[in-house]
Amino acid sequence: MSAVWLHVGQCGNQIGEEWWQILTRENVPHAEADRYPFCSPDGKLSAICVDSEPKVVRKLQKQVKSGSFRKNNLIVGKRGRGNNWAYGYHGLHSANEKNLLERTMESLRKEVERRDCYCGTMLFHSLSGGTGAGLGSRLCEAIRDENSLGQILTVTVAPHQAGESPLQHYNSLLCLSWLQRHVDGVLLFQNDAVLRRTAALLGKKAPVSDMQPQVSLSAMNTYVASCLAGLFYPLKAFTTGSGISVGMEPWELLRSACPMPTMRFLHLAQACKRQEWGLSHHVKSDSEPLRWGTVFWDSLASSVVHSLPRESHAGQPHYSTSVLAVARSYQEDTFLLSRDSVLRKLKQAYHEAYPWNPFSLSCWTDSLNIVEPGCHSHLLTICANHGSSAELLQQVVARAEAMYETNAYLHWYWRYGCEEADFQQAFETLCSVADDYSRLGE
Ligand SMILES: Nc1nc2c(ncn2[C@@H]2O[C@H](COP(=O)(O)OP(=O)(O)O)[C@@H](O)[C@H]2O)c(=O)[nH]1
Ligand SMILES: [Mg+2]
Repeated sequence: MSAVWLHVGQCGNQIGEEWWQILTRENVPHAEADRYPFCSPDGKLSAICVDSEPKVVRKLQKQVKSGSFRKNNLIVGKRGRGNNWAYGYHGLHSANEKNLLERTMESLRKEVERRDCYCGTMLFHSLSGGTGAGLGSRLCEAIRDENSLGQILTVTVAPHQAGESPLQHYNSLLCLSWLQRHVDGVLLFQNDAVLRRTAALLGKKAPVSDMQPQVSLSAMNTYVASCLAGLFYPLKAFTTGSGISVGMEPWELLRSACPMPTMRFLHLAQACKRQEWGLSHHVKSDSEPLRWGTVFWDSLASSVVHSLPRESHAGQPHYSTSVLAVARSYQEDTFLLSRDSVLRKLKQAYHEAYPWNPFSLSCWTDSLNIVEPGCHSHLLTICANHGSSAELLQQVVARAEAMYETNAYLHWYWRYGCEEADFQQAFETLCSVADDYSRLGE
């Protein structure tokens, strides 16, 4: 049931680095058996790292020396893609650079052959650059064509709204529409929201009220990677009788969180608390740790819910089709005690669109918190198919449309092989998805 992990472009590789650091932590109980879904039989990670420029992937080479990445799976080109989706998608027309797509597909084919049971691909990338967005889109299409049975789930980073590059709205538009057409689920992280959440968890405040707090990219990536580990680190519930994980988590997630084929955008949020009291004098009876455990889960649920965008800028409430809560703690049983009250809180905040559906709220639990192993900690990760994604799609369409109408920067896209039809289809696709989400709850 295992996956091939594909990192494309700067953002995809940088987030990948944090993710693999968590996954390959040493001295974690039962980590050996849990590694199966992430490695091929020779012990190397089932990861492929691709970028059009060498800088970021070169850094990973250090880890190749220590034996984690396969050398042939680090694939680099000679020059970047100029933050242009069209350049990333169509590539250079020289023999050398066209290779990037073919080399990646070849590595992927080999990686699939190495696995005894391939279930799908996880792609990490950003929406607004050239390589992760453009080449990432092209790869999704090629993977789907070649292996129509395997699923594709993406970890997709949306840019800061304040604007990093004038082409970001076109790139996001084209990439989002490719994802909608070729993949099964999109774990969407919006950099502004990730920054705010990371700052809140680190206790940082903005220097002036309308400014963003200062948070490093690496702290933001750690948050993204821990959300992913909260979801995908193997759970006992999905392991075989022999105790080996088969890596069902991403595919089970798709089953429970993407029930409608037209709505596949997922929102993630996480909170973690360490139990500071340990076995100190505060503990007066055997039942006290259990009682405290339930208090923790309630406060973690409140923290997650607090960071959730409840309504659109226009004041319309966001609805969700499905919500998955993953609770990890050495005191796994305390979650069962607080389950009802946590779920009630989530139901209310995430605004279930189909309250009649008994499967719209699922829960997974496990006793290992890989994000803080060794500490007495509780980790709650919530993944929801939630209307806030529709708002991002609407913003992207509005901004791209305003530029498109004035022909701004379009020659950069025609130059690398894009056509008007690509834009028209992208506008239509995103508007239709946004409509579907905004009709939830009607
Ligand atoms: N969260 C996060 N965002 C990143 C990172 N690196 C780049 N980005 C975002 O990704 C976008 C630029 O894409 P990038 O991945 O650098 O381009 P590419 O190399 O052409 O795919 C911008 O929106 C950046 O804010 C990162 O390490 N973490
Ligand atoms: Mg780049």
